[in-house]
Amino acid sequence: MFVIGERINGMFTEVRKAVESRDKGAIQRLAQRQLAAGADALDVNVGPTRGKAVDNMLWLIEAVQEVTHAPICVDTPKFDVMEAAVRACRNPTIMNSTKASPAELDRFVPLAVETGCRLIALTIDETGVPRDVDGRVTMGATIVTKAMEHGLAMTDLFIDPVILPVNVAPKQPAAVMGAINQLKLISDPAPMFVLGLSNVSQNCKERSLLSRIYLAMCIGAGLNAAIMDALDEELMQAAITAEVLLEKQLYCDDYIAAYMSSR
Ligand code: THG
Repeated sequence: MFVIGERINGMFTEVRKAVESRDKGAIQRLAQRQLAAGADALDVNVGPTRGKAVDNMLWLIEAVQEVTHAPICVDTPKFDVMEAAVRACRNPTIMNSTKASPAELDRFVPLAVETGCRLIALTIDETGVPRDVDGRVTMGATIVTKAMEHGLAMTDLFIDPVILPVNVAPKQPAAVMGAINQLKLISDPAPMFVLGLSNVSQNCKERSLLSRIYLAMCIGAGLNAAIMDALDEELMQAAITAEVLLEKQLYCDDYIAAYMSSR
């Protein structure tokens, strides 16, 4: 499981304040805590911060790069912010994200190829998030076709079938798993699959429990990566355990300790 730590996001008050007051130490501590907890990469999103999005994003990236060589997942829908950010990144970079509209893919995919970045593509287009499995599979096929057309390797492409909160969209968790299953079957080689896991439990009461169980279910369906709360220890343990049970990690009695000490 490729764990992308979600916490450097202006959606969190502490991060928004740190960005607005240029408190580099607060961001760097968040980066280091997530990496120590087992994150493989760090999502970076300016969220609803005051000031220019490009300036805030470049400042955040620089703060993170000063303390780690870990991959940075640049989280913005805006092409101009994305382009400035990927050109400023020295760490390995994941572009997060493009939508599945052909016109968007025709800008984001060539940028990923030119700069050697990995790319997350959402199954969202001008009509919004698909309601069912079929809509996601159709958009997934568009994404794969465009990636091949522009020469992006499937190992560098992550499809995000977009999970919504279960309390307002109860059919979606199963539809997302169905889409991962089908898209894995119809593409050879298959791209990778990623989710913004915490969306599933937003504004729900049993947040941690919902996210944890859903992550294990999605790993069973073939999920390769998640933007998730690496600081939630039980969530990390669920991910490692699911991988042991799918023989993606070797079993030993102390598999959690072994996994964490290999980081
Ligand atoms: N797919 C991709 N990228 C994404 C998402 C996705 N990036 C953003 C988001 N979705 C994933 N990251 C988060 C980060 C935080 C929360 C949810 C998803 C979250 N935040 C608290 C909340 O809203 O309740 C903030 C609480 C606070 O203010 O402290 O839940 O789907 N590719």
